[in-house]
Amino acid sequence: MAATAKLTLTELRSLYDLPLFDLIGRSRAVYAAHWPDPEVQLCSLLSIKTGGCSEDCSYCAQSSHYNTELQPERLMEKERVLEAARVAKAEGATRFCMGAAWKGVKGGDAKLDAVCGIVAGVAELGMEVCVTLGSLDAEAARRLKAAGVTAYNHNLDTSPEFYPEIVSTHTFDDRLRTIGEAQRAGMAVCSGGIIGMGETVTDRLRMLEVLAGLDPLPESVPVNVITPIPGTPLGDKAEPVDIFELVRLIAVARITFPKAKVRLSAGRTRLSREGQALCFYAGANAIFFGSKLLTAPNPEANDDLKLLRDLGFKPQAPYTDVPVPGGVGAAA
Ligand code: SAM
Ligand code: DTB
Ligand code: SF4
Repeated sequence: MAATAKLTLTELRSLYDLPLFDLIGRSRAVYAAHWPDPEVQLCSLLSIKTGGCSEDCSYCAQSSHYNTELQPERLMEKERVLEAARVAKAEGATRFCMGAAWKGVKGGDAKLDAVCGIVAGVAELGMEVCVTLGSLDAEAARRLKAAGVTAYNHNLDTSPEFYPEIVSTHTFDDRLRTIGEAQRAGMAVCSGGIIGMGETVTDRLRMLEVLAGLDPLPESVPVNVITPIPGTPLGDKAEPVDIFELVRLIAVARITFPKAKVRLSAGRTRLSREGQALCFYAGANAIFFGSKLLTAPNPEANDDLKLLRDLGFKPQAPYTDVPVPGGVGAAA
């Protein structure tokens, strides 16, 4: 099947509603055409500045609006971050993603100097560097790119219509503006969302529709399953996500973004090995790797390596030269 960019909501819905194996047949054809090797990218996550965030994202352990068990921590020292990145690389990660619980960063912020120093150090290790720091202005984006960031993670999280139900301290358009700044600065964009927050299937597909309108397309599309955090508004309201709904969304994401890493993200501790296998079969080709996400647990590295081995996948090989973004996820 040819690459299909900018599918409309109606087209996404007709794909989504196909009999499951017909949908997977379509997504596998796209997958095979663009990703001939059975590889999964391993990306390790590190929270370099934890908790105390001014934003009220209703799923998040790190928001200061809610009483979660989390202990806030200041920005980590560069050496400690580099130690973690070296361990991640030795374990097989080719991408290192650092998160900070900030509303955002501006070009003149002192904290940006520190983050740029950390980014440059991780880039020297020969890994893709991803950061997720909240909103960016043009100058912050330019400086992060110059320091060596490969990809900026900024999730749309859900549809524009549902977004105000989960966050009130910034808007969906703010998210789009930051993605624009990251793209104008030449960083690849990692953007996806969360399922299980009470949104409808239409909300999930609307999110993909908006992402499909980005130019260039996202280089990575994370699909997170809600991890309920006690103390947050979604701590006891989050709905269990049906595995076939997750698989369908991954398959539609694969068809919509043929060249992107479709990243099976938060929530894997509650998925069976078989469920994860089906997600890979439908088109997921990247995971977060290592026993912790930002604050929440993730499967143990050894268990993931065994799962990939059992399925005949190889972790993506270490880079000799890390590719510089530029059209990686763009439509052919
Ligand atoms: N502060 C930055 C921001 O908002 O973009 C970066 C950190 S934020 C924790 C990164 C993403 O993690 C969120 O956009 C959301 O998609 C995901 N996430 C956070 N908490 C989650 C949870 N409890 N369950 C599933 N995904 C979650
Ligand atoms: C993304 O989409 N998922 C990752 C990464 N991007 C930064 C974060 C998941 C966070 C899960 C909840 C936690 O660890 O607090
Ligand atoms: Fe802050 Fe990001 Fe968590 Fe929202 S998702 S509360 S912006 S750390």
